[in-house]
Parts: sequence; structure tokens; C-alpha cells
Amino acid sequence: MDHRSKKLFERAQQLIPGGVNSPVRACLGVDSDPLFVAHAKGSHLTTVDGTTFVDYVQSWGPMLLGHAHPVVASAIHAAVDRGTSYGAPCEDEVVLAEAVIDALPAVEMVRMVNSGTEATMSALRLARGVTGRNKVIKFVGCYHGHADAFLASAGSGVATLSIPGTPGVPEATVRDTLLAPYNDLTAVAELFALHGKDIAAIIVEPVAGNMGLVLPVDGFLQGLRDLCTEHGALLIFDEVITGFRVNYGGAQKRFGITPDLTTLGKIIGGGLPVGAYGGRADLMRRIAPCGEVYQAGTLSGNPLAMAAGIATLTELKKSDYDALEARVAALAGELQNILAAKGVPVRVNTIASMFTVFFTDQPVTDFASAKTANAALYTSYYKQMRDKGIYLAPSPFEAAMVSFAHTDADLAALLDAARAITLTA
Ligand code: KE4
Repeated sequence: MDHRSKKLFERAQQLIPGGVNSPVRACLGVDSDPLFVAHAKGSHLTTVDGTTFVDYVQSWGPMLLGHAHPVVASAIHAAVDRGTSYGAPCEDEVVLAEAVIDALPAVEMVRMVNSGTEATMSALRLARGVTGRNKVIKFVGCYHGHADAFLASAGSGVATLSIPGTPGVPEATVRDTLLAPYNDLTAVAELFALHGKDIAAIIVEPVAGNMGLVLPVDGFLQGLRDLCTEHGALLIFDEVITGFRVNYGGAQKRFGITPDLTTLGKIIGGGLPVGAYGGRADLMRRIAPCGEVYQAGTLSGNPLAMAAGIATLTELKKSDYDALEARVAALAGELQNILAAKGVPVRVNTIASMFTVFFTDQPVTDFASAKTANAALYTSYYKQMRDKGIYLAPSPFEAAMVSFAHTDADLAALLDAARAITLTA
């Protein structure tokens, strides 16, 4: 059935580590081989063997409009004939910066980079540069890209593959990375009591998407804001997933919290490589060339990615986020009922257009509770759903993504597949 995928995977494994250009795609966490994609459109993707799936990964978040959206595609087509990279300023960099600043309440200035990792590593360098402090607080199970400082107890692919610690990262680097459980303000307050004058920043996924989907409990984000203000540290919202996903204005708009810095990625590139970091103008002006904190990038702000980002945000600004959230909330509730009726423990967390199925009988509010979920059940669920044409994240530590292109028939197809599978506790 997946003959060409298997042949391509065999070839790829001789040429590319693990046969993939990003670890989680290898599907090791669900005892499966990856499917090679030939093309994708809207809510669907089609493999090199001609099999079409309803896609609930959506490239891990960028494709909120769905794959190959005509407005985005035509913007890219038009841009490509104007040249793909100038290494000099272009008008679309200004236009996309204006769109981002207009949307996100806490962003007064923004710098484009090429990935979420570049965005978070740059935001941390800026926080350290302006505070003169070295330590950073991150939360166990949160993933902020693969920069050295963030690979302590990270989520996403690090959690999926149970990669121990941080091989290749100097002990001195992670010594400055302090860890706390997500949603645990007491633990954060204790870290400030111990290290307060040395802590440059807290970096947090305001909604966690890399331990599976975990929501902030009431007061958590405000508590982080208050602790940072009290101790002179900066609050960094890593909105690489949540930016333009949980609200057009991101989590900072949805929850009414003002971080000092915000990192972005995924959606703002419309599927092309774009990341960004931004925030208070007084902080961003400390970045070279107007400040002394250095950060640079050959392809930062390239015209193709800017055109894709502008087209994407333009379409999203007109989109009905509340309607999509209501549809996904109903889907998640029905999915929980269907799976629970099979006699297995299950909790489905959802917000906006994201959800995660945890095969556990307890609320999932942090990485420790996320890890109580039955991994074997998730693997069985993943495999059977894939056999029935539903393409899910090959890891229980990710979030399913629904796009504006998903039809009611697409959502029904997921529920029908869930009804048809067999799960044994
Ligand atoms: P990238 O460097 O992969 O563009 O972004 C890193 C990043 C930063 N912050 C958050 C909150 C993120 O979720 C990510 C990347 N997300 C993962 C999936 N959850 C990327 C998938 C992959 O590694 O292939």
C-alpha cells in the first residue's frame, strides 16, 4: 500500500539522519514508517502512493488556512518572478512587520528570522543582554526549538524520542536553564527566591503544544507576569504555535497578558521558513544595528516568505476564529465520548483549533500528567486512524491542528474512523 514511501524511506535513510529532516517526522514514537507526501491541498494530503488523508498535522501548525491556499499560492507565484532573495530591505518586510505589530498587543517592534528556533534563541540573547543576567526559567515539557539553552527537559520530538538530557550541550549552558513544572507558580516563585537577581527571563508557551495540548490554569500566566515584574526579569511568550492560532492576536490577546517579548513562527510564514521575535520597542532597539545585541540572517525577511506571510495574515484577519473554535470543541467532545465508550481512559484537551487525545484517566495539566497517558494505546489509535485515512501527529506529545479548510465532512470522517477502531485498555 505504501510501496513508494517505503522505497523512498530506505533511500532517505542512507542519505539523511533517520531519513528525515526533523526527528518527529520519522514516526518512531508510534512504531510506524513515515509517509512521503506528493502534494497537499486544503485539509488533505496525498502520499507518493496516491493515498489521500484528512490531515490533522497541517505541517505542525503553519497551515491554518489549509494547504496551498489559492491566495497564498498566487502571492508566492507572483513574488518568485521578482526574485527570491535580495539581501537588502524590501517593502514586504515593512508590510508584514506592520501586520504583526497591528495584530499583537505586546509587539511594538519586530525582527524577522527564519525559524521558531532562531526567534527564541534571539529573544533569550536579547533578554540576557538587556538584563545582564544569564539564567532563564523554562517549563518541563515545553519546547522552544533546538537552541542549546532550551534542550533541558524539552517537549515535542525530544520528549517523543525520550532523548536523555541534552547530549552535545555543555553542562555550563544548561546550568543557566532553570526548570519548573508547567502551571506551577509556587515552583517558579521558589526559583526566583533562590536565583531572583540572576534570572534574565521566563520563557513559556502560553498554551503548551509540545507535551500534547496543555492549557494554562487560571492565574498562571498573570502570576508569571507579576513575578517577572517583581524581580526585574523579562516575560517571553513563545507564540510560535499560539500566534495567530488561538486568536488572531495570539495568546497575549486571548488571555490579556502583556509579555515583554514574543516569539513567532509557523503561521506567519504561511508555510515558508519564517520566524520572528518582537516586543517592547525599548528592548528591541537594543538589537543590532541600533543596539549592541547581535543577531543576523542571510535570508531573514526574504521577499518570498514575506509575500506568503502577508497573504496568510490578510486572509486570517477576515476569518471567523470563534466559529472554528466551536466546531473543534464539538469535535473534541464527541471524540472523547467515542473513545471513552470503548472502555479506555481518555482525556481530550482542546482550545481554539487544536486538540490532543491523552489516554489517561486524570486531568492533563503538565508534563508529568501528560506522561501518565498510555503510549501503547496512542500508538494503536494512531495506526488504526491512519489506516482509515486520518493523518495524526505521530506522537502523543503534539497537538492536532484543524484548519479553516477542514469541512464538516472532514471532521465527521475523523469521528467515523474513531468509532470504527478497536482499543483495549
Ligand atoms: P522551529 O525551529 O521548528 O521553526 O520552531 C521551534 C519551536 C519553537 N517554539 C514552539 C512553541 C514550537 O512548537 C516550535 C516547533 N514545534 C515543533 C512541533 N511542535 C516543530 C516540529 C518539528 O520539530 O519537526
